[in-house]
Amino acid sequence: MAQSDLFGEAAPPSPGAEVPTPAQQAATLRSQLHEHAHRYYVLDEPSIPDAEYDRLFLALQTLEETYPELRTPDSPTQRVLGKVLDGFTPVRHVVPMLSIRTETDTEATGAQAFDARVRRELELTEDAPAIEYAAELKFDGLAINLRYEQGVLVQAATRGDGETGEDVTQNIRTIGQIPLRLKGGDLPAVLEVRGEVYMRRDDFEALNERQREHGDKTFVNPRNAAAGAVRQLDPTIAARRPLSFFAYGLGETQGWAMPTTHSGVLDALAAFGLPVSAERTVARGADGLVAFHRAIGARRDSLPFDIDGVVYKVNSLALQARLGFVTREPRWAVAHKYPAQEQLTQVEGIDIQVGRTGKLTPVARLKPVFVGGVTVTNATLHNLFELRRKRVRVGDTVIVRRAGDVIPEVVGVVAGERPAYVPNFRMPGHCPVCGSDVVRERGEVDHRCSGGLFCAAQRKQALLHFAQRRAMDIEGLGDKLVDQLVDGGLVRTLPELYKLGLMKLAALDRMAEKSAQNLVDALEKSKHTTLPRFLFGLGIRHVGEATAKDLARHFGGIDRIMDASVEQLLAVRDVGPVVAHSIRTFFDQAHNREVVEQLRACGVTWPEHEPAADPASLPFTGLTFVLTGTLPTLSRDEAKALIEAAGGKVAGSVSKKTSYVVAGTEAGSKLEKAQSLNVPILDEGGLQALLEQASATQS
Ligand code: D41
Repeated sequence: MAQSDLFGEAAPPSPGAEVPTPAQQAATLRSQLHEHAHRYYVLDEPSIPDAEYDRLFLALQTLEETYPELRTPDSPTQRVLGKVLDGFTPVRHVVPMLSIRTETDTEATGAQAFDARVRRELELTEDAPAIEYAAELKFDGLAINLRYEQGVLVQAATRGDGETGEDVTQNIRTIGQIPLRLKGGDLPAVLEVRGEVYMRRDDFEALNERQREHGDKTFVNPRNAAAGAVRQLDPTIAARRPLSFFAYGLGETQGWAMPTTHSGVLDALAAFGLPVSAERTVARGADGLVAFHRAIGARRDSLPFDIDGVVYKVNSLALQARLGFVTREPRWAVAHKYPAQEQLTQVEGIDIQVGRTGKLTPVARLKPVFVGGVTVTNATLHNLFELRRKRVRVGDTVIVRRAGDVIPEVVGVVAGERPAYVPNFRMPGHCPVCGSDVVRERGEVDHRCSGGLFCAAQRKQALLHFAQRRAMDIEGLGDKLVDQLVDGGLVRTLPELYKLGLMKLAALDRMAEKSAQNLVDALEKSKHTTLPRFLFGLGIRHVGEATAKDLARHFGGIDRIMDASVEQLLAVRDVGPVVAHSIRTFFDQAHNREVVEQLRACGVTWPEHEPAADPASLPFTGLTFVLTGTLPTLSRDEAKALIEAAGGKVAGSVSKKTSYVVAGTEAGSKLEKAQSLNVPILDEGGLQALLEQASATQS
C-alpha cells in the first residue's frame, strides 16, 4: 500500500495540525531507538533507563500496528517479530498479488481524475461513450489468496510482498464463511480467489469487551485483530477469533470459462458459494462513480464492518488487459478513500464520566481532531486498568479511533517524549458529580459511584435510558432536556416524567409551546408499551433487550418477575447467576418496586402474556446434545435452536453424560469419542424424528 493513502489525503484542516504525522513520529522513534541501542550494545554506555527504552519501543510498535505501512525492514521492532513468525512456510504466488493505486483526493474529483486517466490511456475521444466500471467496497482487513483445485480448498496464503506470502491454510480453514469445497457441478481445475479477511465491528467490540473483562490486552482495531488471528501460529487461537471474508478478485485459473467482466467474475464467485459483498454496482462514467462514492460514504457508519474507501475497476476484462499495469499497480483500478478513522492528537486532560449504573469512565479530553468524518474532542479510556496499560497521561500524543457509531476511543500512545512532571492519573475517591464514595467490587475492573439515584449523573442517564427508542421511545427527550429537568429539580424519579404537564415544560429555557406540547404527546404515546421494553427501560444491571424479552416470555407478567426467586430466575434461558442476582437485588429495593407501581398508576400499560410452558415439561428437558460435522440442511445454530426450544442443552464436548451426538459430514474426534463411550449417534433425520416423537408423546 502506498504511504500516501494515510498521510497525503486531503483531510479538512484540523486544529491538531502541529502534531507530527505518524510517519514523522515513527522516524523519530526509530532513530532514537537505534541510537540508544547502539550506545547500549556497542558502546556499552546506556543512555536511558531500560524502562524508558521499553516505552519508546512500545510506542513504535503501537504506531506500526496501527499503520502497518510504516513498518520498515530495519525497524527495531522487526528483530522480535521475525522470530515470532518463524514457522510459516513461504508461498510463491503464481500470479503476483498487485497493489492498488490510491486516489488521495477524498472529494468527488478523485473519481473524475481516475475516469479521465483511463480515457486518456485508452485514447478515447471526448464524444466516446462513458466507460463501464465495477464499483465495490474497500474492506479494511488482510489480503489473502485462496487456491481451489477441482473445487477443493488446498491452500491459503497471505499477500506478503505480493510475490511471496505465508501459508496460513490451517487458520483460514477455521473461517466458517470460506467454503472448503466450491458449490456447483462444472468446477475449474484451478481457481485462485483473492479477497480480504476482516472482522465485523460487533465481533471486534465483543472480542475487546471479553479481553477487557479478563484484564487482557485489547486490540487496536478490527484490521489488527483480524491480521493477528490469520497470522497466529496456533490455529485453535485463530478459531476463537470471529473472522469474516469477502472475495474481490482472481489469481491463477485453469480450465474455466472465465466471464468477460469483473462484475461477472464476482457473480460467478458468489455462485461458487464464496462470500461476495452485495454493496457493489456497475457504474457508467465518472458520474456513476461519484454517485457510488457519495452513497456509500453516507452509509459508511451503518455498515457492519470498517471500510477505508471504495474501489473502482474498469469492468471489461478485455479493456483491463489493454490498460495493463505500471510497476505493481494496475492502470484499470483505483481505491478512492474516505477520511481516516484513526488520527493522532494530544491529550489535554483526563475527565471522569459517571454512567447510568454509576460506572466511572475516564475520558480523554483531546485537542480537537477530524476522525472518521467528524471532529472528536474526547474519547473513552474505558477504565483505570486500560488507561494504565496504555500508559496514557496528560500531554501525550495518542491515536484516536472513531468507526461507525461506536464511541471514539484512545487506542494507544505514540509520543516519544512527555513532560517529566506529569503525575499518573488516579481515580477519585469520591464521585465528581454527587460526592458519594467511589467503590470497586472484588473481581471487577470498574470503579462505581455508590450514590445510586441520589447522583444527578446516574439519574440523567437513567432517564435517557428509559426514554430511548429501544425502551419507552419518548421522542424528543434528549440529553439537553434531561439536563434541564434534572438540574432544575423537576424530575427526580422516572414516574415524575409523566407528571410534568404542559405548564412546567413550557416554562423551561428555550422551550417553545409547540415543543412542549410535542413532548407531552410523546409521553402520552409512550405509555402504551410492551413488557420487554418496559423491563429494559428500568435499567436493571445486566438486563439488556434480549434478557428483557426472555424474562417477559418466561414469566408473562411484571409481578411474577418482581417476586421470582433467584432459582426461578435461573430457569430462564440465558440467565446466569450474575443476572439472576442483579434482578433479585433490584426488586428487593422497596423504592424500585415503588417506581414500577407509580409508573403503572400514571397509566403505563402493556398487553399481558401467558407465561411460556414450564421448562420441566418440555420434551428434551434434561437431555444434553453434542453437535459435530456439517448437517445436510440445518446450520449449527438452527439445530441448536431446535434442541433448546424443546428444552434440551447443547454442549461442546462428548462425555458419559451426553445423551445424543448429532453427527453430519466431516465429523471428527467427537464422533469417535461418542462411539467409544457408547453414546447414541443421530444424523439430522434422526434428530428430526426424535423431536417429532418427543412432542407427540407430550401432547
Ligand atoms: O476490498 C479491498 N481491500 C480490495 C483490495 C478490493 N476491493 N479490490 C482490490 N483489488 C485489487 C486489484 C485491483 C489489484 C486486483 C484490492 C486489492 N487489489 C489489494 N488489496 C491489497 C493489496 C491489493
